[in-house]
Amino acid sequence: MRKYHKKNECRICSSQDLKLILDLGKQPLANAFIKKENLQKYENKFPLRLYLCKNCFLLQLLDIVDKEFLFKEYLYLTSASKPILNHFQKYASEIYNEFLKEIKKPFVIEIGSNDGSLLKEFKKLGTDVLGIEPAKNIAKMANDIGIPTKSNFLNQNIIKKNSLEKKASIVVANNVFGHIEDLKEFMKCIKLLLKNKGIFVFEVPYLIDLIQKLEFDTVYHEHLSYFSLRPLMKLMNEFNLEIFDVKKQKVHGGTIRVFVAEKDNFEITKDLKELIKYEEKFGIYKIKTYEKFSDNVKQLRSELQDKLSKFKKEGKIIFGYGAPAKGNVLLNYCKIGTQFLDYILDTTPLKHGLYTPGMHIQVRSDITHQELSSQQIALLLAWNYEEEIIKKENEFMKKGGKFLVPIPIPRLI
Ligand code: DWN
Repeated sequence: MRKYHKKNECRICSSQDLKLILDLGKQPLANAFIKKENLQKYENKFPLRLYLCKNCFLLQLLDIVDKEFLFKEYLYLTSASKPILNHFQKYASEIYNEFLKEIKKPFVIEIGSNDGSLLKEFKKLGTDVLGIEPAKNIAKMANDIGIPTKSNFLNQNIIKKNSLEKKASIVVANNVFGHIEDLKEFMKCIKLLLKNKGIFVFEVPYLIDLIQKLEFDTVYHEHLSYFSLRPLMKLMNEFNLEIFDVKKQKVHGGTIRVFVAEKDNFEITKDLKELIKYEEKFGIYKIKTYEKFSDNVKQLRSELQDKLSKFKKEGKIIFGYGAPAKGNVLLNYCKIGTQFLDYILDTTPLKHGLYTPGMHIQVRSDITHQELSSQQIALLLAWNYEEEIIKKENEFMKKGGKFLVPIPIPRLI
């Protein structure tokens, strides 16, 4: 099976005027955790390089790992992170109250619906739901809890085969739009699914947060595009669609929830107009912003390595806290392995007993962590849940345990 190919043009505007911004080296797939018996086997690694289109300013990967290879057996579960479950509960009620409560039996379709956590909330509100989830192992989990889920990548055939044309009042796609290689085909499918006055709502990590908070570890092969508003608006315009609203969110290090519909169906909101202005002021459409980002990431890497070496010399016991996909990008880019971390704790049963891709650090259940002591430092790889995790681990901190938060500047709390 072909696993990788290199593009030479922008995914949105097809320009070939692309500037390399950051090279994170050849890296294994961020979610490709390894069974112990396979540790000696060959491990696929692919170039991980961030490019900026100097025409439409889409920040993107051009080294494309085949989606079948990426998502055939997936280990990320929405339900493994309580903060995301809370976020989705609020998300469903906000969308329902704003757009669905006057519609009799509205139909909500989610693309990349994972284990059905969000659709479960829409179903509780009385809507009909359908999930489309390519990872077979995870689609089964959604079906097992009564969320009808097709285990497929979204394409026009599956829409026609299931007579889904023009049926959905809402199509949602969360942390999916950035994963899509052929955005134009994807938007054709969205247009097919939406009924008249239907709305496409999607959440994606926000480029300004990535740049401002040096979230370089959120760059991995699953995430092909990193969005600001201008390239998104250009894409929607091609399909006679427009963004009419945008809402900033705190999850996953900072995301935007984008609302799209046929042109002139909904009034353009103040929030959208203000964020467009803020992007210009921030300099997100200036190349020097990205050059500075790249320099700051390299500086962060050496600071983090120095801190870990210092703690190790002081005899501290250091372990990883959370085994997120982004954590593997950070560990591989900063060459942080078992010379620093004894193990990594995580709440995801699917990851327990496995080893991290590249650095081969064992992942253990978070409830088995040894008697934590004042001699211990937890490298917070799941930094996007800092607030919740600090609250949850107050016993550890009372005993003098510390967390090392790696970004935007490595700091001990
Ligand atoms: O786009 C994607 C993002 C949204 O989710 C996917 N490509 C894959 C995934 O990325 P991630 O793995 O970086 O997501 P999380 O949600 O930041 O992963 C957090 C990890 O930390 C999970 O494995 C669960 C774990 N965790 C934990 O061990 N203790 C989480 C919490 C809240 C905890 O208290």
